[in-house]
Amino acid sequence: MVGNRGENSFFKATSAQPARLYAGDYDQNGRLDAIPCYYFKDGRAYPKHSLDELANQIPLIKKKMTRYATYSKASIEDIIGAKEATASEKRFAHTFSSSYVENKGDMTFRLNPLPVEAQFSTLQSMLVGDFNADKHPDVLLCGNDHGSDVDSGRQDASLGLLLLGNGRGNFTSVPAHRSGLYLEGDYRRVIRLKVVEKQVFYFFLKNNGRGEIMQ
Ligand SMILES: [Ca+2]
Ligand SMILES: [Ca+2]
Repeated sequence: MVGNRGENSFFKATSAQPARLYAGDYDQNGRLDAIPCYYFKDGRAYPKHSLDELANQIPLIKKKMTRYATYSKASIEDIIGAKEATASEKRFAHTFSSSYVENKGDMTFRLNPLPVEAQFSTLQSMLVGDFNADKHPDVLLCGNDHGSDVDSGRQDASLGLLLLGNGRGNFTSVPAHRSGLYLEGDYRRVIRLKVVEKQVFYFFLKNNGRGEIMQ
């Protein structure tokens, strides 16, 4: 099981159109500047941030991009220069889906995205266990991220989730009214607490707040 950012944000990524991060010291002030880019509907990649936001980080950009209309059509190469773009440190994200990784047994792996309910927000922690006692492993998830910048907004759509496994790599979401999970907030960790024999509690830890204990 691998946690990811989820699919509920404007950052989109596929193998053919990966989200990219360009990094370099574009204004030569000794500090690295990062420019995240992703593909828009027209099939081209553009920086995620507005001209004002980018110029806040790299004031030099304002000299090159004097009009918003020009910036709205500008690629990363147009903005920082083709040479600088080539010389930049680059990182690519091909998927933001939290997924189940299947070991095919011949040194190959298949990435299977988890159900849509698991993609509502950033996944922070997972706990595998057989929660419905059918001998197939299930998984308890929690997440969110309230630390994003104002423009991106909080990742806060997860209420926690129980996924029931069928033992063959398929997982089904249990609705909140059945699982009892209603974890509103910036959750970071789920742990199992065994108090006495056969009495198990699940402790959900929250960033900057009171956690939640469930049985
Ligand atoms: Ca810099
Ligand atoms: Ca089970």
